[in-house]
Amino acid sequence: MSDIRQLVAPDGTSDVDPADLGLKDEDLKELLRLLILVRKADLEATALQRQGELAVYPPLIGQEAAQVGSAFALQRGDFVFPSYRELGAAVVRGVDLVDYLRFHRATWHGGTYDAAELRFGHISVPVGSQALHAVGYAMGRRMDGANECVLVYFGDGATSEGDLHEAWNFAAVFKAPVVFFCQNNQWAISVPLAQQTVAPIWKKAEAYGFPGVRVDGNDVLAVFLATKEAAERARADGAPTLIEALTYRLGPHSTADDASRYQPPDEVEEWKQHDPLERYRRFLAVRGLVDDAFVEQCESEATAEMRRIRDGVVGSGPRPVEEMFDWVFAELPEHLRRQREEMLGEP
Ligand SMILES: Cc1ncc(C[n+]2csc(CCOP(=O)(O)OP(=O)(O)O)c2C)c(N)n1
Ligand SMILES: [Mg+2]
Repeated sequence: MSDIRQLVAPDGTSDVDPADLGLKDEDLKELLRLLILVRKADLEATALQRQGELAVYPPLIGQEAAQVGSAFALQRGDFVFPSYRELGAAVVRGVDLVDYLRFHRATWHGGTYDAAELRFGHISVPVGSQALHAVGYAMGRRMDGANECVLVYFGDGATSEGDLHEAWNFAAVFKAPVVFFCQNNQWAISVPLAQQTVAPIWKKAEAYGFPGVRVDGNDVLAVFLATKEAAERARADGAPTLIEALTYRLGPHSTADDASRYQPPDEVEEWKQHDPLERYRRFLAVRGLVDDAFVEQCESEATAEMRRIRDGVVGSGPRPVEEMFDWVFAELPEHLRRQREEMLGEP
C-alpha cells in the first residue's frame, strides 16, 4: 500500500516533527484526550441502546482517529456535513451529546443541537445525500465572499450513489470549497468493499479534476495533515479534495445488525491490532509527552462526562410537539401555520 499516507507506524514510531504540522505539545495532548473521550462516548451510546434507552445507534469504534483527526484540522468557521456515524466529529465540534442522541432516542429528527452555531449539520441518514447539501452550501458561501471550507463525511458505500458523483462534478466545475472525507471502513452494512468498487476510491477524484489522497485512517496525525492541507486549498481557491481514510468498522453496522453473519472474524481480529488510540498513545509516550497519569486523568474526566450524558439522555422525555413546525422555515407558510394552530387547539 505504497500510495497510502502514514506519519506514525502502527507501533507508534515516527520521524515526524509535529511542529511541521503546526501542532504544539498542548494540541498533541488534546488529540489524545479527544480520542479517549470519543471512544468512551461511543461505547456509552452503544450501552444506552442495549439497555433500551436509545432506539438504535451506529457505533464508530475503530474510526476514532479518522473522525477526530479530520474535525480537529478545521477552523471554527468551517462547516461540517455529517452522515449518521460521526459522533466523534460531533464531540470535536463541541456538540452536546445529550442533544445529539435525541435523534437516537427518537425524540427529535437529526438532534436538537444548533447546527448553524456549532457549524455541524444535522445527522443525515439517506446515504450520500449530505454531499449535495455540502456542495450547495459551499457554493453559496463562496458567492457570499466567505473564506470558509466545508467538510462532508460519507462512507465507502456512499460512493456508489449518484449523489456523490453529482457532488464531485459540481464541486469541480463551480469551484466549491469542499473537503470530501470518505471513511472507508470497508463495509456498507453487509456489502464488502470489493463488491462496491473496482478502482480505489481516492483515484476517482482525478477524473472529476481535483486531487484525491489516500490516508491511513487509523493514524490521527496523517488524517489531520491531509485534512488541513485540503481545507487550506479549499479556502484559498475553492479547490475540492477527496480524502479516502482507510480504516475499519470494528462494530456492527448499527445496533440493529448482527455483523457476525457476514464479517469474517479473523478480519476483525486483524484490525483490532491496528487500534488508533493505542498507536497514538505510544507515539506520545515515546516522546515523553504523556504518562500514565495523564491517560488516567483523561479517562476519569471522560467517565464523569459519560455520567452526565447518561443522566441527560435517560432523563429526557418527548420534545414539545409544536417543535415539529420549527427550524425549517424562517416564516411559517400559511398552511403550516393553520396546521399548527389546529394541533394546539388555538383559534
Ligand atoms: C439512499 C439510501 N439507500 C440505502 C440506505 C440503507 N443504508 C443505510 S447505511 C447503508 C450502508 C452505507 O455504507 P457506507 O456508505 O460505507 O457507510 P458506513 O455505514 O459504513 O459508515 C445503507 C445501504 C439508506 N439509508 N439510504
Ligand atoms: Mg462503510
